[in-house]
Amino acid sequence: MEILFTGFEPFGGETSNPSWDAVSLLPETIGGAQVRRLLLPVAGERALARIREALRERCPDAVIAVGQAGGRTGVTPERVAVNVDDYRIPDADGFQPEDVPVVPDGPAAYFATLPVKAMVRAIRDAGLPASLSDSAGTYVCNHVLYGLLHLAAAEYPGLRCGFVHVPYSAAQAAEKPGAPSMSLPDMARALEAAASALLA
Ligand code: PCA
Repeated sequence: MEILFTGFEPFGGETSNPSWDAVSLLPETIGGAQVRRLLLPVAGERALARIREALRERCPDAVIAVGQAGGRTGVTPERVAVNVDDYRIPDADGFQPEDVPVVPDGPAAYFATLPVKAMVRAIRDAGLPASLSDSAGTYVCNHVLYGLLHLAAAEYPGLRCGFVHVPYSAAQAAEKPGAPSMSLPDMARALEAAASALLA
């Protein structure tokens, strides 16, 4: 069994992205499942192309994409991806679509195919804050989740996929008085707990 974790490069003027930093801290195996990692650019189409390539190379049993949602108070598995790109800021390729579908003529939304509520429970059981999110936004993270679920629906029917947003790291929040944060080791523990819920 193999779980592919993806994390993002820094964006929005930040010098780090805790999604990738936390994925980097994961152990090599979780409950007997191999951990595989993939770093994604914060550019919708290029990120999806990297995922497509990785799946073609070797299809894992599950994909847990991870991204940063600064301001959130805990780790938030995403329930749904919507078919719209409405970027608040340009992506790393200078692309800033407004109200454009991720996939023209695709369904309005896809549900994540990971056990999102069990993941929330597992993270809480590990003593860390988590809640279910009903919106991954309309930026690159939603684009990647929608594109991934669309690809899986078309080409990898057995592949379970989803997305987890993480808050600011403690180091990022040090520059933002009052912002909620989590340490990177805690984020990694939360991701590990979330992955364990897939294996249960
Ligand atoms: N968060 C952004 C894109 C990259 C990331 O880490 C988002 O929530 O869309």
